[in-house]
Amino acid sequence: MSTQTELQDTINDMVDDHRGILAADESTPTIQKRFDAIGVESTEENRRFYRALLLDTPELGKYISGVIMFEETLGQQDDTGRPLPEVAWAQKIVPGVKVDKGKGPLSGAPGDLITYGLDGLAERLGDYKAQGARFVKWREVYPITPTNPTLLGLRANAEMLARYAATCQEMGVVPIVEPEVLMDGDHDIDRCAEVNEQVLHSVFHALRLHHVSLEHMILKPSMTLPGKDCRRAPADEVARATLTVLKRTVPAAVPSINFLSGGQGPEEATENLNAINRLRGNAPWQLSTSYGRALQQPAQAAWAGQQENRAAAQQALLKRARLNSLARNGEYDPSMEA
Ligand code: 5MM
Repeated sequence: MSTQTELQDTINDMVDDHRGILAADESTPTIQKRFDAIGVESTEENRRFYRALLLDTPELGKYISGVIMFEETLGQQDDTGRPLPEVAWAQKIVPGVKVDKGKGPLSGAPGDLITYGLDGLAERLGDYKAQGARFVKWREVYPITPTNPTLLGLRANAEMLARYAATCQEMGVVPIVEPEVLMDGDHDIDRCAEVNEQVLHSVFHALRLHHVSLEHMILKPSMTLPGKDCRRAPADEVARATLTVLKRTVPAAVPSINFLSGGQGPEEATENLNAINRLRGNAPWQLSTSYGRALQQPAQAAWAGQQENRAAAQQALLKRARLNSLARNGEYDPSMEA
């Protein structure tokens, strides 16, 4: 099969008008934080049990088209010995994996960050493909301060995303490009819009320079929101600001935009997605989820590390996935939470 066909088949299997992506790719320190919050020890077995529970949720494939796993999960099995990528694909959920190696300070740009992991990426991709991954994800993180991101920060992060995406496409693996603009801080929604616009502009400039095929990638951006320490914005304001930024920066060739939740509550993230889809007009892309916390938080709370809560946790995940699927078409209403 040609690389082009491989990429197109994966896009066809992941992008439609009603499903979203589940981000379950928390690195070891992050899953530890999530488990700490529910009083569960982060052992390999507990992580395997929890992630198998998510992927084995009956009917999940009706609402979820792809799952981003952590490297460890890709090699794990369910209780019957089935590899977890196979468990996902049994429901037509395409398995994928996070390939970046975390972030640290960017030299020469105080306050900005840069992500590691390009060295040896092509070789790693070969291994991940052999384990069943058909798409991958890389995240660059942009804190907002009065002086960040700097011009150097914008350029260096965009360059990383573009080099990563080009390498993946050469290997027949669809890249999710994730430039995360953080919600931390007291900036208002206008400042977030300004930064998001600069970020996305620089990312698409770099993607073009590196000959990345826009038709064969998925964008995972932040919504345009006020900082956590600023007053909350109503959903229609978030929707307007988010769509304005996206229309100014994202070419129509990109098939799908799948938002991260970034610290929004589960209901807030669904309401904002719903408002975005109500206001979308003739926007050329699918507008969907790639939520981690906003899809998983209720499931983690329901599970609390107890085997007997497995079904309740699956119901909690399915509920969020179903409500977000309704929000894909602007058909969600908060009264459905009851
Ligand atoms: C921004 O984080 C991504 C989406 O999750 P939220 O919807 O919770 O914001 C998520 O895919 C993230 O990239 C992974 O959880 C990996 O993060 P860490 O910090 O563990 O590398």
